[in-house]
Amino acid sequence: MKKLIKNGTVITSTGADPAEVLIDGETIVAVLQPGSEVAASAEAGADEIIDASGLYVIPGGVDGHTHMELPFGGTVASDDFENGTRAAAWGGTTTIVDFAVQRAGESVRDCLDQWFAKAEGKCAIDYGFHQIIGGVDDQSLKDMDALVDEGITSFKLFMAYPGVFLSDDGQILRAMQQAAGNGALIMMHAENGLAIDVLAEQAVERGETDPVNHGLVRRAEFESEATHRAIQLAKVGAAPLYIVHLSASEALEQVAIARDRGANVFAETCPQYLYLNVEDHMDRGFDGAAYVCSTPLRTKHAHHHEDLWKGLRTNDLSVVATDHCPFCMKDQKELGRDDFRAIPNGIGGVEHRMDLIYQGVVNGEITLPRWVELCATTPARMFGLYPKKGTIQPGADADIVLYDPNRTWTISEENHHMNMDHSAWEGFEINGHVHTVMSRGRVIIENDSYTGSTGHGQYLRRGLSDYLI
Ligand code: DUC
Ligand code: ZN
Ligand code: ZN
Repeated sequence: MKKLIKNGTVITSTGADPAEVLIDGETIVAVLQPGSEVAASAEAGADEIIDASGLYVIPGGVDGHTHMELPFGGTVASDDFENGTRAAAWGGTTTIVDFAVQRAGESVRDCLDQWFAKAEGKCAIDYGFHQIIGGVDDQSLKDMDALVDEGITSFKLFMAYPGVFLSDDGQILRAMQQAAGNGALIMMHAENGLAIDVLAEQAVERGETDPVNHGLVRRAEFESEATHRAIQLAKVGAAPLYIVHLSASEALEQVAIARDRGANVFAETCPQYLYLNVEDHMDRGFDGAAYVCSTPLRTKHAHHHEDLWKGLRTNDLSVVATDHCPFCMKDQKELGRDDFRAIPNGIGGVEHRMDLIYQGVVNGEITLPRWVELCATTPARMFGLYPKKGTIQPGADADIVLYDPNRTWTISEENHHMNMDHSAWEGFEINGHVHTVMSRGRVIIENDSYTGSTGHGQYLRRGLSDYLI
């Protein structure tokens, strides 16, 4: 079955040009110049012509940071792989890399198998896994090597959540040394969890139990200190480092300094850190619980948002992911009604990343190719999926989004597809809209309907990061 997408503007990380895209089965086989002889013969041989007049033709989004069904804080993230990947598709994301979780004392192998079982036969789009190592010991270090051979080529460590996920500096260094040997990428949740817990306990003792205190005690200094420490440890461990969900200007400064010195250090941010803040979103009594996530939203009385957008332009921030980790208010966020420490951490957003970052194009913060690079190409390269994912070129999977830059709409809990009883993005006006989504050549969103199927998504055995040196 051959399909030709014509009359659109193809956007890749390197440019935006009128072009036609020929798909054969699941794969892109040619990108053709409109009006050329080859384009005419491709059209003559095509089984279906897809008219993309007035639309951008972009590679499907790659969200390198999601938590479907994550057990956290006595509950479980409310999107399973079936619903969560369908919501991703609605928003123009055609690949996710989710996190399998291992805690101290558990077998990495068994934990990973649990995540395979959760996802298998459920996903609407293709998916891969990172592995969280919550218990670094001799066995889990050895297991890292075996996982790399199976396509799990990145490992997340935590400097936060003492007693749950936190690794001490010695454990972090050992995991980095292991990664230096097997080519894996170390991903870091960089916040000083021990220091945060002191301030959190003191706040509760003073009776300051509202959600806003989550944002206040998780100080930017704690993120910046941990980011600095992680960078130094990675230098000694000789491993590449990827800082996840960076939110504070001060942490970004640490990344920029390291990169200026030539360190193999990368950082990701998320839409919530580009648009939301403590005062407007968290300081609303218990409703602020919707915005409890870690790293936290930052104060509006500084210039975090401006600095992060700048970082996205300068490449000190090279990826936008969502950290999609949805919890409903009812029965989930409510667990922390009397104590913000018990609110499950997370914001759901897998459906909205492409639209929200496109607003950066509309607002003049980034270019169209940079939008694609941040949301598809670089995450694909970073996590060993390129050029199968993240670009439009012959040989790539036909994961393609037709994006309508002229449609406007408003995000609401009433029109989203994530399993959440609220939206962190309620009322956000969006210029632009996902028109059509293809996953490996199959149309899964068109005419405002989902036409995909449960289990279409395949497991992606990932290679090593393209950014290894
Ligand atoms: N941060 C979150 O907000 N949720 C899950 C884990 C994390 O690190
Ligand atoms: Zn994290
Ligand atoms: Zn996360």
